[in-house]
Amino acid sequence: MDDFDRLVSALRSASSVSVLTGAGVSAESGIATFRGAGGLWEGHRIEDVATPEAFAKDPERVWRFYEMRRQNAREARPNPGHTALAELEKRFPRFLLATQNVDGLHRRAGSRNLVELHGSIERRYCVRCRRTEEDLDPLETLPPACAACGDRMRPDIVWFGEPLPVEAWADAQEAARSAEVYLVVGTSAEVYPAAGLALIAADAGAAVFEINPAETALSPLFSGAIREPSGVALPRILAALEA
Ligand code: BJW
Ligand code: ZN
Repeated sequence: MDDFDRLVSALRSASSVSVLTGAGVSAESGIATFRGAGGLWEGHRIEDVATPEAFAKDPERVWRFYEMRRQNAREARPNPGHTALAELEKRFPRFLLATQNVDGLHRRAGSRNLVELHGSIERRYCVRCRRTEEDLDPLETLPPACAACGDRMRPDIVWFGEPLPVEAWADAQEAARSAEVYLVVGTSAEVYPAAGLALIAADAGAAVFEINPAETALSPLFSGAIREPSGVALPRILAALEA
């Protein structure tokens, strides 16, 4: 049996499944990944732009980065990988998709048992009064000002050095602990604590499979790998389950 058949067989007998996704699942929707080729912004590493310190120093520059990302998200459409994950959740009594992505494409594809670990590019909040706004419309001034108190708003995104949303993180950990099959899809597994979910699942005895054309630092710890783009592999898995 190859890894694909072992994964399908593990899924056939599972009632509890969880998935961790990263930027790779949205690559086939035309959204750039963070690391590797093209993963730079104006010559800077994401680790230098996506921090509270960078925002404090030059909020307009950070917002220019997010305006570009908001435009990408506005124009992007879910791909067959997103759609297959939304279908997959219907097949298991317990299923949680924990995404590191902020582009909203899993929700737009129909995923409902979903937690967003790193926030959402569709939302922003006021740094003073926490008032929230939600849209992808082009912004007139950068940084946008709060309609209530006039202070500046920031993207509702988890930057380096910031804690993950408490409830989303708790749900993702619980799902990793109790999953029989855990899928790690389209992530370099370099950013923690999210990458640690795969380790929690492996420690708890789950069959952990990676779906990624490339190897990652955590690949040696997993039960197996499908080395294909997620937009190909996930529909193939779904079709095998339905056969
Ligand atoms: C395909 C494909 C296809 C291509 N199909 N696959 C040293 C050691 C350990 C940890 C740390 C450390 N120093 C600092 C830390 C902590 C830090 C961290 O992990 N840093 C590491 C980089 C070293 N983490 C944090 O700071 C986190 N917070 C935290 O720890 O808080 C502690 C705390 C507690 C209590 C109080 C206060 C604090 C927060 C991390 C937030 C990360 N946020 C970002 C936001 C970016 C901004 C934005 O989106 O606008 O989230 S960073 C960025 O990386 C983004 C992503 O979600 C995240 C993960 O990236 P991802 O998704 O894996 O993408 P890539 O590009 O890396 O990989 C893509 C993969 O897809 C590749 O493998 C391709 O092969 C594959 N692929 N095409 C399938 N078609
Ligand atoms: Zn305000």
